[in-house]
Amino acid sequence: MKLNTDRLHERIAALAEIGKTSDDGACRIALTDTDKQGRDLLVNWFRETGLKVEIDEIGNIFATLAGRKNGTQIMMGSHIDTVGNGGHLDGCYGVIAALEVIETFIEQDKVPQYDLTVAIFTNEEGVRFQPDMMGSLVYVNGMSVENAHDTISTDGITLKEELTRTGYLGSMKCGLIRPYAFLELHIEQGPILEKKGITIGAVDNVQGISWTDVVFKGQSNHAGTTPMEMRHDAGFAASKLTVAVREIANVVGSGQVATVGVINPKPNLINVVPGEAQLTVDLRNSDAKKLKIAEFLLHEKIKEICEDEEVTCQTDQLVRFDPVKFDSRISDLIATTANYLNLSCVHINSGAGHDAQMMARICPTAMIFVPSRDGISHNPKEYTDPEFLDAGLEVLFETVYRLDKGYLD
Ligand code: HGY
Ligand code: MN
Ligand code: MN
Repeated sequence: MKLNTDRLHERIAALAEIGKTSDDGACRIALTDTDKQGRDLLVNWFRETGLKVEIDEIGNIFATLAGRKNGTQIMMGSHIDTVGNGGHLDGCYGVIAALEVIETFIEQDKVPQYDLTVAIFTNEEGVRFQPDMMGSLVYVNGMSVENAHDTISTDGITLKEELTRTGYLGSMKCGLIRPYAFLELHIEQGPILEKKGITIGAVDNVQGISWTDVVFKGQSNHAGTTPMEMRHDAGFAASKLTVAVREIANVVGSGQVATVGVINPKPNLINVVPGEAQLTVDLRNSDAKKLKIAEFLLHEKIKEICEDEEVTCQTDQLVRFDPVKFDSRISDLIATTANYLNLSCVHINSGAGHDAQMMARICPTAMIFVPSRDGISHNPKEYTDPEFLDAGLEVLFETVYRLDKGYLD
């Protein structure tokens, strides 16, 4: 099947111009002006392609080509919001490739059996509003629309206010479309495919995610006059926990990962002992039991640090998702399709969270990965060789084509 890969690359480049940072990264944080501009660009493309565009109450965008069996959808999708200084492919590649699949059906005069829908989910990254994958979580009824609307951003504004301000507070009920199947094409964002020299990853599952906000409270004091034994240094407590988080990953082992991504001492002044320190802990594991052990060790460590430093601590669970297993019929279809296209393929797990892990709650779902150069992502250096992007598009098209022939029937 001849796919218009030039248009794929042109559109990725066009979207990359919106929210471009000085070091050629992407900054389209959920429901900021640049996210809105990105959404407007995609909606424009959807409309130019003649698709029916619908927006739901949480701002998820759906664009549909009607099939013969109107009312049953094969859905493809991802997100276009980014972290603060991300790359141009995370999420965007999957959305633009999904549009390319639909456009190919139209241009080749192939009327699909099922409706084909491309989805853009709101706030996948979760860096401004938690939890991440919020739009797809609400879509599958894992969070109420009301709670999501009332969520307050890190800059102090509710999600509903931002949906209204950007014009993406839609009226369509969340979850109205119950897809026949859901596929997400995405860059791996890790080093595995590249290290193995493999082009396609058929993703079998997504690891569990636990995000905790931690605030230590001690006593601000003079950095010069306060004897060490009299200090209740919240900054020191936060630093001890940061080191402990790395040790927890080592102790739990078997793929446990742990990150302290945010540390904010207060008052953050050179000659003041920090009276308060806020930090975030991101723990992940594909083994649900091991993830629980890591969380247990985290809270034990917090208690120990509070006793030693005589500080108090407030924790808030921002995100908690168990590991997710995708439908093996779909991940196997992806693998056989890749082989049919003479592309090397391996079954793989996802280290990153994705909207597909939410969609797996309501319909047969799996993901297709393509390699990330040096395994880098959430970084302006995020890059995937064009021929890998083209290969991923080919596998997405062919997989959808087979699903549309009733592969799951
Ligand atoms: O955090 C994640 O894994 C995803 O990028 N939201
Ligand atoms: Mn993503
Ligand atoms: Mn991401």
